[in-house]
Amino acid sequence: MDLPVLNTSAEPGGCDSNSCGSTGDQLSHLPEHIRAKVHNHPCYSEQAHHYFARMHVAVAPACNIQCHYCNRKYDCSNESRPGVVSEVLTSAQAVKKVMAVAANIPQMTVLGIAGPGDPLANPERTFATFRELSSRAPDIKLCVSTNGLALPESIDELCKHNIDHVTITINCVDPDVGAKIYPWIFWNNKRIMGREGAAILIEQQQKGLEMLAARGILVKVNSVMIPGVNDEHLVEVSKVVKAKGAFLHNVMPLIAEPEHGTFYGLMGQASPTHEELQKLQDACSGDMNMMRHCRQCRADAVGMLGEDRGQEFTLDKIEDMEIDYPAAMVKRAEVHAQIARELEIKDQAKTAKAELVAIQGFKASVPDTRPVLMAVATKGGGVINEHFGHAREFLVYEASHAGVRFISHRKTTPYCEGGDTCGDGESALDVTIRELSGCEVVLCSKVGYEPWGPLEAAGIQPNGEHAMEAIEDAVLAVYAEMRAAGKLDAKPLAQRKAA
Ligand code: CLF
Ligand code: SF4
Repeated sequence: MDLPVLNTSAEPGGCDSNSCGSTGDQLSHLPEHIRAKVHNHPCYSEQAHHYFARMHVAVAPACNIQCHYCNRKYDCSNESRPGVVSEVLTSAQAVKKVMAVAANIPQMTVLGIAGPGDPLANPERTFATFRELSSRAPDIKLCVSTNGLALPESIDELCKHNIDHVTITINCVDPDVGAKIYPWIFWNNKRIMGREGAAILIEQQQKGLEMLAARGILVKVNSVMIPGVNDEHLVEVSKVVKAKGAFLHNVMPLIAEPEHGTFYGLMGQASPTHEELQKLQDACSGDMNMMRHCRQCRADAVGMLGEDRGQEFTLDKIEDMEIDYPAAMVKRAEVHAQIARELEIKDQAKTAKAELVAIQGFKASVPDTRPVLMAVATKGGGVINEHFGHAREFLVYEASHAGVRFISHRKTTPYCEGGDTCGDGESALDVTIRELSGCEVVLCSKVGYEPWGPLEAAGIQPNGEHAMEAIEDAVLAVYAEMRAAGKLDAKPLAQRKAA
């Protein structure tokens, strides 16, 4: 028997607490002008991130503040975190790169400027890039991510270039908390330290948010969760930014390793666990639409959110590329129309299923069984289409008597590429099993014989029976099987072992 798929509504003024919190699967309840802005933006719509790609151009090297979690000097091409890039571009080079990527990755719908410093602390390069692209590639959405210090003075210029998505990183609304995150800001040609600097930054962020909302620009707020510093405070931040008109809140885990050379990395500041992050996101979601699919991209990332194809588009490589943009525009339009048809068919199927569920009064008859986390290997398209051993990340869904919701992603080293051991002696399979903690099932297009036993021993049931099926349908089907087999009466194996 099928279980219902949740209505992942994201009405302004209230988020279904069971939804993924992003604009999710069904955008139909949103006003047409908002739907047009988010339906193909992979960050603003959870559904869109299965189908559409984004790219960043690193044209903004300078920053006007210092965060304790940032060191822009460190680069590793395998490293995915904000502030990290391999090469800084001029605006002319950036435009060339965007045209090359748009011609080669027709799913790329959004160009973001997100660093490696602060885009609005580098206004000439940032706005020259936006100006050129808005005339040469009008089908690409323009997006910017800022710490907010220079936001109020930049809003007229942002509006001139049709930028209708702005992200502000807001980690606090209390200067005492801010003083623990920001050692200084650079303001009116002076370095202002500690609490005083944090207070100015907060004021500018809040003012910028209100000004953007008043102009009808969609604002996403990113917050870095720093345990013991702002974790409890972020619930209050979520309430405040929602009241001021933010569309979406993205609470991201702190990344702090000693080798990054950041203040937090060197002082041993802890990052949150998967469970702590989910708990905070759930606590915030009562007041706010939450984004849970962020990949904490590099400032030069290219491709779908879970991948980075930046190395295919380095300056020397794009120099040799022949780019016929008019032909590429035709190809892009065809690919986007194909995706739109596919999504329409999926939406119709979901609506039909929801109607059937309503007619049968099914929901009321479902017993109140415990929720189950399931990991899914996918290459995109909203289906289970990745081999266990090739997966670089797993998406985690929660199935319960109320339906299914997207929870998070977990990064890992592909088991088939990992060799015998990596890092400190852990095998790639050990790392994957550790990353999948809390999950009871892993759904993939195929699972080899070798990892089967260790996965089962860790309480994670491998499952290759739903290859090429829609993710939510497969998760719900497995949940129904588990219920029928009486597996939801017992606690998960990991919990039984711990007891
Ligand atoms: Fe880039 Fe940011 Fe625009 Fe997206 S990323 S500027 S809104 S196009 Fe997206 Fe990357 Fe998370 Fe940013 S997954 S880090 S939220
Ligand atoms: Fe680094 Fe961004 Fe903070 Fe500037 S605002 S210090 S670039 S993380």
